[in-house]
Amino acid sequence: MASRFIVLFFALLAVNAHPPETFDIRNYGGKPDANIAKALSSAWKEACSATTPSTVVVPKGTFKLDQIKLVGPCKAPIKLQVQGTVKAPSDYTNLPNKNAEWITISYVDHLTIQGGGVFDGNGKKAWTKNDCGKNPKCAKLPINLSFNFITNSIIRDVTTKDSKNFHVNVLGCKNVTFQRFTVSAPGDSINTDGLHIAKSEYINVRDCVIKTGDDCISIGDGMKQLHIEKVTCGPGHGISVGSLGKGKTEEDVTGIYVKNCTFIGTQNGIRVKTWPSAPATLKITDLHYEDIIMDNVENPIIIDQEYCPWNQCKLDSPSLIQVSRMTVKNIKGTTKTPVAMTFACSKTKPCKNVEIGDIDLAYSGTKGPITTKCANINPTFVGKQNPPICAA
Ligand SMILES: *[C@@H]1O[C@H](CO)[C@@H](O)[C@H](O)[C@H]1NC(C)=O
Ligand SMILES: *[C@@H]1O[C@H](CO)[C@@H](O)[C@H](O)[C@H]1NC(C)=O
Ligand SMILES: CC(=O)N[C@H]1CO[C@H](CO)[C@@H](O)[C@@H]1O
Repeated sequence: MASRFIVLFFALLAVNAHPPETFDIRNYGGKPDANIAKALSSAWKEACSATTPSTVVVPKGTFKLDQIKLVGPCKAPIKLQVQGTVKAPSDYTNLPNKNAEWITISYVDHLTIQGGGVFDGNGKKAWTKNDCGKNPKCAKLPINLSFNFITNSIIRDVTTKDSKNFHVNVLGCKNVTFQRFTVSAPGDSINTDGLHIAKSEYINVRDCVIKTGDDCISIGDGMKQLHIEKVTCGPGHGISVGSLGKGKTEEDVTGIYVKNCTFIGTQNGIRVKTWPSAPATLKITDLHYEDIIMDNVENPIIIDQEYCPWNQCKLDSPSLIQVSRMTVKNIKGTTKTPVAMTFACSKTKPCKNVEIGDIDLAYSGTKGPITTKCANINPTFVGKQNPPICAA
């Protein structure tokens, strides 16, 4: 009898000793191989309303998640500790809300996502249906992770893989760091941009590995102060500003720093793309690319102000977007195409204040000599340029 009371006593003690700031989805009905949407939502709601820092835990194991919105503001800093794998349904047509993303996190200050876990978008089936590059009326596919209006936050040591669409969409965020964040999808997956970042300020992407089928990082309008450092891209389409120009109200892009990055076998390295015959008149200023290794990259450096894939536009009227204050320094490695660099600037808004220094690129193929293409640009050169750039 007494021993039973002792057991009960210790059981109660164990419950009380449980740190109150941890909200494990298992305590909210979360079970492996079952949909954890309800459990995660309940755990998040309680954690978010706690007045002291809290941690929501998704433990080791594989969990299913059909769709979720985690919304703030929360009363104190909040952590999402993802240790296991959270897997999306393969059939996206059954998502509860067809117009929402897979996981949307909005209006949270002081959020940390960590834990070594995986967000598995399970996109293999969806990619076969994705023709959004060519078809403006394409079926909308959910984005893996959508961060909207998140501030002062860190997302680190987690992986997102095989998204059905963009892996990560960052919108309206301020002071957010992605660190040791991995994106992993096959090179032939469609429209699976690693990170798409727009209308945000002070975003850092550091020590990340991004392997995907579309842009490694794509930068949309309204981006201010983006620092990309020690990021390895490939396969994929490289780090791209744009495409920009189609929306009349697009906002300026300023302060893009890409430093100490490596591109492996990507379709582009660093790229700026703006549409011709398009209404937007925004400015792209302060683009700085430094200490970059190109390993068999198709277009290592490309400013394309005549971006017009699949003949979706007319080339007769130039882009109205001004590119200025750009530096490209210490770029080494190999180009897979003979055109190592393309500066196709706008006729009406030639590129201004461009400084190029210490380029050393070799052509790894056999289709003729290595060249560069220049239009509407008059750069300043520093150090050695190999190949010679914009040679008359
Ligand atoms: C940015 O966010 C980090 C992480 O929450 C925080 O430590 C830092 O103080 C923030 N910086 C500013 C300028 O608010
Ligand atoms: C990046 O910096 C580290 C050390 O700071 C260096 O070892 C590495 O080679 C650099 N990578 C590139 C691509 O410059
Ligand atoms: C909810 C949300 O953020 N949706 C956005 C997802 O990303 C696409 C492409 O950037 C946007 O068009 C959506 O608005």
